[in-house]
Amino acid sequence: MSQQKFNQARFEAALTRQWQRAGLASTDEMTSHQWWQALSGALAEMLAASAPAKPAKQQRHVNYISMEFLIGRLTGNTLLNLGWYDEVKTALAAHGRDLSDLLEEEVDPALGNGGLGRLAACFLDSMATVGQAATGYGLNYQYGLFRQSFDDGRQMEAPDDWHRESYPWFRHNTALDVDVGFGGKVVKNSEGRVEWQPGFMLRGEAWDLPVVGYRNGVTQPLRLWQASHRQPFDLTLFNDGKFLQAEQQGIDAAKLTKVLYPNDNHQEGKRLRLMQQYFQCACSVADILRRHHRAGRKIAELPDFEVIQLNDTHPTIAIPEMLRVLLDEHQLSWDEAWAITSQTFAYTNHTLMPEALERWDLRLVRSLLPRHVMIIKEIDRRFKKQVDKQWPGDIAVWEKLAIVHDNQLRMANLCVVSGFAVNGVAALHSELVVKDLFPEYHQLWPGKFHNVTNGITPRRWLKQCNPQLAQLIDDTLKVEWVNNLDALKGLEAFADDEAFRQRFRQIKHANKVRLADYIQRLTGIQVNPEAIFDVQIKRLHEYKRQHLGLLHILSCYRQLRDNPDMAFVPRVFLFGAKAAPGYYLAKNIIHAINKVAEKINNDPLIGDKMKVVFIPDYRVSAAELLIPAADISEQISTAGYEASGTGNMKLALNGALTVGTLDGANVEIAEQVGEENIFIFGHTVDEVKALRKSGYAPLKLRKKEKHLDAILKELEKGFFSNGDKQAFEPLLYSLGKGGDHWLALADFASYCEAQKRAEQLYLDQDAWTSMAILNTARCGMFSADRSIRDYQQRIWQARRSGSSNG
Ligand code: 26W
Repeated sequence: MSQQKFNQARFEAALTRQWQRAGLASTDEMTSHQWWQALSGALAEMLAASAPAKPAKQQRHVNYISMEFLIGRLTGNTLLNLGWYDEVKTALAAHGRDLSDLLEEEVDPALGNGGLGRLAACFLDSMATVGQAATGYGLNYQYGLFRQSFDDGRQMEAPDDWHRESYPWFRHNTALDVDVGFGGKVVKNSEGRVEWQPGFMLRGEAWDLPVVGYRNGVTQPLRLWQASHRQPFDLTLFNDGKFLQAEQQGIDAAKLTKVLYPNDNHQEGKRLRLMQQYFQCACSVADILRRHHRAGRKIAELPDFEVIQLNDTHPTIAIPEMLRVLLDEHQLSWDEAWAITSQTFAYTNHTLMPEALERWDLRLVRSLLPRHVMIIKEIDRRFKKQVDKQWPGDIAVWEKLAIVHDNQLRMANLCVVSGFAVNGVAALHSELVVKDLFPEYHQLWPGKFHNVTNGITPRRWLKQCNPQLAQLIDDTLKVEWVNNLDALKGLEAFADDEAFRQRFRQIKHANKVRLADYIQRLTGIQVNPEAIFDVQIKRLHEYKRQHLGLLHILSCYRQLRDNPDMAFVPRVFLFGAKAAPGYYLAKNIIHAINKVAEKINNDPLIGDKMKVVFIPDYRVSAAELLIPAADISEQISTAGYEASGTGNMKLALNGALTVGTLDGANVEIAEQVGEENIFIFGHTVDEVKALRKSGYAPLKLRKKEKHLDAILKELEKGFFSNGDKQAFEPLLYSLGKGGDHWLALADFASYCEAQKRAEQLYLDQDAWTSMAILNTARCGMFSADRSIRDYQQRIWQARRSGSSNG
């Protein structure tokens, strides 16, 4: 397909309809925000009117189900993908409006927590771009991820009302409403068939956002389900005189999709969350089957035309839901229903953290979904036969592999047993999925397990967020690289080209100035763009080790105080991170970083040599400013725990040099850019395991290393907290008596050494810039377009080669 042409007359007409509909007399009355509304509404209207793309023949339609889609602002990105940016800019200029100002009016739709949700958004962009027919299925939360502010350095949370009710990109497709049942009982009907009689029903409304491919005329939906009442109230109850019950059908529907759960890598087991999961799955399965039937296809052909990719285990309940519909509504036999289901679902694992692996209390599940529990038990019963055959009499293995054990429903096990493919998200992670998480399953079905290394969309994460660098690449390569990121290899030849290096450096500098302005406006802190911009941006989690970054800052600060004339390259340490509201230790780390920042930033002895800034309310639009301005990318998780990381890819692509452990996709970044162009440090996965086995003792280590002891003492003594010795107790306990589970102290020396190497290199600006250029040039493989092609080849189009279960 080719690019859709911009039609000026249609645009102006659509724009006029927008402000007229808003009840305004002319464009003169419009505020900037109303202008953004009108612009987006007009574009949405134009897109909705265009003909849908014809999918490639013999291609399975991908249904990407995810509880989270962290899409970020849509208007600028859509314009860029349409290729209409310049025309619209000109058209708006004629109205006396500046497009980039208007784009700043958009509130980020923050319908996700972090990596998992952002990946889903990048994948939608890439599927549309490479021409993979796809629908994204998610939830339309009224409140996205909470807004973060700091009060005396402590994280405060406020609801994120992103005004979904007036978001101009939504199209509510009323023809797609779905009814969803909850609770009730399972009975045998008059024909002797099993039937679920739900206790109450909700309605699912389809709210669509357009996903536009890069200049190829493709638009496909991200369908976000929103809960509402099926009818104003239950008429039967009402007529029976039970007025109150009639209005309370089990739950106030508006509650169901009110808010995104703010947990990342930690399960809570709340009833409402399970209801969200089932609601999303029931709506999506119904929609997929409806599409299949409308196309005039037989039910047994479902796996030939549809694949359902589960983004982690959160939408697992779609599996028994599919079986239920096939068994109870289509009246298929178990074998028929199972054959269809087990050839349709594929599962992506995004974490090995035990506390993130979802388990649900079986009684809770039964109280909401009695029929689904019966079906799950039947899957388990049949699977047990297979396990008994492979490991006769081995109870321990069965206890490990069972889907239901100890009254707990294990979602990952259900996915592995019922799906045709399982994949991890980076080479190292996929290896650990097989070796540490699912070794027995792998023994049963070796062909089921795959790796698909994550990727990022170069549209948003280079062309849109770093327009000057994109222009330089255009001017230099003179080829379209935005949908062919391997073309960046052509930049290697310019790594030592003085003129190119200079332009590359100037662009980084300009991006740093832009960020410095933002920081000044937001926090009042003045940072020097000549300093190294050292960036750690990601969710706050112990395994990601923001506190290791903090220890390095404390170390630099102490050395500078002891020896103010020592050689030191000025550095701005930048953090962006939200902590889950109930994650006490993570919040303490934020507090500690903020208090240390306060002290250092106001120390006249330090001046411009060091600044520490915790950017409040880190989100996609903030990332778009931070990433192009970074010199150093901090990717310092304990090896074996960051499944992939995707910020690492965005930063390297934008010419930041990585200081990182051999974890997640860092391993592949090192392979691509070359070991000499990255700063690797710390214990490897095997060394982490060995160290723990040999009895790691952080307190002993601390005693041995005087400098480390000294900086921890300063935290303990209240030096950064106005004498309050308890302020950082949780953090200090975890690093000491708590056993330093994440080995921050064990990696500290090697981390500081890597930082020293980076600092030394920065003094040689030519050498630094060459390395940065090589990072950009060699990050082609981290395009999400490549990830999607890998999914196509290894999973979506290769269904029958993999599994043999059933
Ligand atoms: C049920 C609570 C919960 C919530 C979110 C458990 C697990 C999650 C996510 C799976 C956590 C997550 O976002 N994982 C991240 O996924 C990214 C995309 O694959 C990876 O790049 C990150 O390394 C991984 O931490």
